[in-house]
Amino acid sequence: MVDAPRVPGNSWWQSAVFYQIYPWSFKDSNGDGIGDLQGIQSRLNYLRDGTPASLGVDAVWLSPIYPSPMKDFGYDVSDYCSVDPRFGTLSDFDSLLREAHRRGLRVIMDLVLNHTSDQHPWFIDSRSSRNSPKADWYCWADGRSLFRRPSNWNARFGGSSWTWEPTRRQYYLHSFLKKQPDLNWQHPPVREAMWDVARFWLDRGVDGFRLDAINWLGKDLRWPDNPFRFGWRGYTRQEHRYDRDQPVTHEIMKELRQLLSAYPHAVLIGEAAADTPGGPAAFYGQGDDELHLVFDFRLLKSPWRADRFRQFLTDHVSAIPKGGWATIVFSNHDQPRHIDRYGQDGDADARARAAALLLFTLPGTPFLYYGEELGMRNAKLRYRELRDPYTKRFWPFRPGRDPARTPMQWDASYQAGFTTGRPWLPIAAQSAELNVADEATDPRSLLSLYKRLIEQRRASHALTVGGCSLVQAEASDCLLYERMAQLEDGTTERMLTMVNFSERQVDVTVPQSVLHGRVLLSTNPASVDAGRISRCMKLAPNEGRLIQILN
Ligand code: TEU
Ligand code: CA
Repeated sequence: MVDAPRVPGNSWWQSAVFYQIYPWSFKDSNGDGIGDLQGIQSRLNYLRDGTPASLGVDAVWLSPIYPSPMKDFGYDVSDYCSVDPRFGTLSDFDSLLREAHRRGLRVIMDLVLNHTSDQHPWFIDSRSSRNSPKADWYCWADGRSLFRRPSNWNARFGGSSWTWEPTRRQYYLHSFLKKQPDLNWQHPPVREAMWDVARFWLDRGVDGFRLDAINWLGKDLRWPDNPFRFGWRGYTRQEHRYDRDQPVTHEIMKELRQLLSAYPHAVLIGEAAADTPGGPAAFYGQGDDELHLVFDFRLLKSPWRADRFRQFLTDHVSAIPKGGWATIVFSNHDQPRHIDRYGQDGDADARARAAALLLFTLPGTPFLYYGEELGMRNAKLRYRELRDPYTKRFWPFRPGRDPARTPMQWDASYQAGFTTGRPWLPIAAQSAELNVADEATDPRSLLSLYKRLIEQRRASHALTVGGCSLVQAEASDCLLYERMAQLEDGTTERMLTMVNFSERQVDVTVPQSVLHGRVLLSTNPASVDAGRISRCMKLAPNEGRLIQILN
């Protein structure tokens, strides 16, 4: 296994660059219009082949590939120990894993813990009777009275969280779709069964898990009503005091972390939209007893503003206990692509380039969402083209998730080289310009910038595992921070990032302490890269620069 260079004492996942693959959309190998495992395997060299021609990422996160009725596109699992036939077979998976490892590419799975599909045998058993073997595996409750639900809880994807099951004559809880019944994590056999699932994949050789929606696991089983709060729809119009973010969830995370003592290489990454005072940072526990990495939605939803990024550094990163490590994520399969979130006017490209500099130089492990390295945009879809129930339900008032899930754009050919058939979601309009084949040969493309930044990062202890401090500059629209690491020979490596978040040119007065250095790169293709830095630097609108500080 070839890992990114690292300072002794650090783990591979601290210096690694992760790449999220949405299996439906990466590469179709058999013309049915749906991405699959053989398709992914055929494009591994794009991700990493050991030469600067490839992107050079270190790990892949696969969104769910398990058998599923696909009501939530894989986040409704009906069998945790197999592969959905749309994506291939277990032996395709083994082959993908082997080929990835051969390239020094690690693979993590998406573990959906909070709920299963309503077609999972556990739920089929549980719903059949109050005395069935798995009767207590899900969250069942009586109504408060005839026709009154057990509580006022609302589901994340709309409507009540409770659905009546006539066979059992009780309600079951579902925090997302009603086809996604919530497991009862306060029932020990559920934990045992899920830990067996984790061992199943770890024994096969996977390198860890992205844990879905973890802050939902524990709930108050007395089902008290959630208090009212102002919001735009049912879900946001209540404070989720009792249906999520319960302290018991941390015990569950601790159990999972202990399981990893038999698999010390593996990493746990939590998706926590936590509302608690500690926020997502609480899921690091004491720093060594819960999760290694936790996603933070504040950055994932943040607009293009220097103060928001500054706040991320001061509040979030500093809240992480020693032993934990931040994640840097701008896009994923649930959010509009960040290039559009940052603003859709003419300077979107410049912002995407500056964002790339932030992604690879902020302190934490970067996660790329497939296609962002090409500058893929949210696709403009018509209602009849939508597939995701959440996107449909709030259409057109919310952007939804389908626009960010369209197929990867491999080349300028018909269907962007993704499939020979009809893709499950349409190809986004810009595929003729924004695609791998064309961008790979253009040194000024976003893809080329991503490659350069990943290479730069790989060569630097400061940028991977180094500490970080904000550098004061008078221009409030600009963010300046320094990364530094002590090298084995006793010297200190120092890197300065500066980004202008505004639409105008800004003069940045560089403090004395960072005055000696050289510009390694600018995100502005028109800027002159090389040279020493001066006391007053002019940053073009949305320009970012990476500077090596010489002691
Ligand atoms: O998402 C959990 C989550 O917090 C969602 O509410 C998210 O904010 C939502 O998708 C709206 O953008 C995870 C998965 O990432 C998502 O794809 C699944 O649909 C969900 O869990 C249920 O498994
Ligand atoms: Ca296919």
